[in-house]
Amino acid sequence: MTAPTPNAPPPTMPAHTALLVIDVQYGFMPGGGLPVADGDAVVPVINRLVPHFANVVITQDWHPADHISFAANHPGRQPFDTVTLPYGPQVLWPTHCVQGTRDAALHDELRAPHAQLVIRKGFHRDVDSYSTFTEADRTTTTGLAAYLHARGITHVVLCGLATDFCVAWSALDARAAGLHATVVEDACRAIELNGSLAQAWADMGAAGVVRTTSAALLKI
Ligand code: VGL
Ligand code: ZN
Repeated sequence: MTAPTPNAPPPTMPAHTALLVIDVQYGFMPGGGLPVADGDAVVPVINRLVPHFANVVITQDWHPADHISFAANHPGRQPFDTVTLPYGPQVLWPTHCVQGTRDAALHDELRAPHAQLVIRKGFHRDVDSYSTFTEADRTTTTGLAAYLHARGITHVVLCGLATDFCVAWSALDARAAGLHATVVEDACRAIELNGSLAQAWADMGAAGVVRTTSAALLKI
């Protein structure tokens, strides 16, 4: 028998807390389908956070090639135009995170081996989903709130991409689901479209989302 590997240090975050690692995928990295400036800078920060959490959930944006959020599927439209869909306004994005492609894969350097759940969103052709809780029709659930509730998790700490879209919408929906929510600012990067970042922080503040840094969270 080989010697057991040394145990990782025990997590320092309370057991009723989960780290939500949002969309750390090649599609949102420089060179990806919907690149976020400096997106890869979140990876080492998230890797420092992960060992402190007993509960880790990873999300993946996971679109079919004919997804309604892609400008390429709206003849005559350009990326970053806004159109009106049955559920409301929708930004049209460059094609990104198509199911099964490298663009949709998690960053190879993300280290979260004990993550318990990888939840995918945006897979319904006719509905986008920035939030990892509720899709853009504001009705269809991903099941994440029920999962967290069943596991006794009452507080989510969010990090990843992008601050002003999937992180913000997920944090707001966490609050709507009755969870405490904290966003780790330096473990996120933003798309920034027409003031979307300032708006996201204002909305999150109003909803009681706590804004922190990795240093403050880890008391380093
Ligand atoms: C995202 C736009 C479209 C995100 C995903 O992860 O923030 N943004 N799809
Ligand atoms: Zn998307």
